[in-house]
Amino acid sequence: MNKQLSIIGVPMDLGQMRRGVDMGPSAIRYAGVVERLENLKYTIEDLGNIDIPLPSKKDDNKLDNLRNLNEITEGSHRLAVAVDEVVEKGNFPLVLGGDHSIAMGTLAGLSKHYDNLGVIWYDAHGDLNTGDSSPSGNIHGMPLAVSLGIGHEKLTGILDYEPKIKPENIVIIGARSLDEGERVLIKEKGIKVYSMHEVDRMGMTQVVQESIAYLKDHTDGVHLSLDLDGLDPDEAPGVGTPVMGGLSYRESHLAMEMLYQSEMITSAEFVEVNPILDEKNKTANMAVGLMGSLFGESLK
Ligand code: 5AB
Ligand code: MN
Ligand code: MN
Ligand code: MN
Repeated sequence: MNKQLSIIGVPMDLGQMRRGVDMGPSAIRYAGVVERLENLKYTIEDLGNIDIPLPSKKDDNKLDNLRNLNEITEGSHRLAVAVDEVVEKGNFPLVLGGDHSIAMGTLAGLSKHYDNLGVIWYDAHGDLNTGDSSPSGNIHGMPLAVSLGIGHEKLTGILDYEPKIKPENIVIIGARSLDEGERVLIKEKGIKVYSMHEVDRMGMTQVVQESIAYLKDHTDGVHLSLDLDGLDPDEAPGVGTPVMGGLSYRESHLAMEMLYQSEMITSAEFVEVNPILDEKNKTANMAVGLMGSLFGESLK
């Protein structure tokens, strides 16, 4: 694992409608992320937070069923530039959300540096909607589609290249709430999905082993995009779109430990932590604990 980490906070809440997720980066810092990783002998540079535009007042803006399109495009662009700089100087980018729309910016900044960036999407949802298929108009349900080059050109064109990633380089883990349009896209593009059904049947060990084997051959870096709602809401209640029947604490730590051992993760983001909806910062603490495992804590 790269021992030089750069933390980037992204106080973004424009991709969905519950207030408070913009405070996710503060809650995660408060939960002790820097100290936790410094204890594992990483050198941490905290770059602070990206400036996110305020929602424009005219912008009850659901033009094309894309709420806050312009502000999210601007914020994503700023994040992409910051992530690009971190990779450029050889550090590991660790991005703290904010709602999951930020993944568009993270992947835009990352993928310039890879021919075949792999992505592990740890989430209850597929985040594969477009303005046309979305039931909500919330852009946090779209970043994986956008990164595949599917969606509004303002979003797919962040940093002026597309697509950012290829369908065969994606693994989704923990899915249990997919919209109709997302199911169609998954079939059409042949995206690898380990839904809760597969996790239950195969166990997390085999799911992660297969994911690693699948990505190992043909990727030159792997980004972990971890939406805290991938976990069960009993264990991670501070999320805006909870779905029952999620991944457990133990399964999630096991997954992080195995990813650490695989030595293939080159960047990560932890998103959707909403301290307003949380119980005593439980979800931010969960995020920091999972980072501990991802960076080798239990195996040192
Ligand atoms: B999250 C839903 N599919 O598009 C939609 O939390 C939920 O980043 C999206 O995974 C959830 O609005 C987005 C119904
Ligand atoms: Mn998500
Ligand atoms: Mn989700
Ligand atoms: Mn969510």
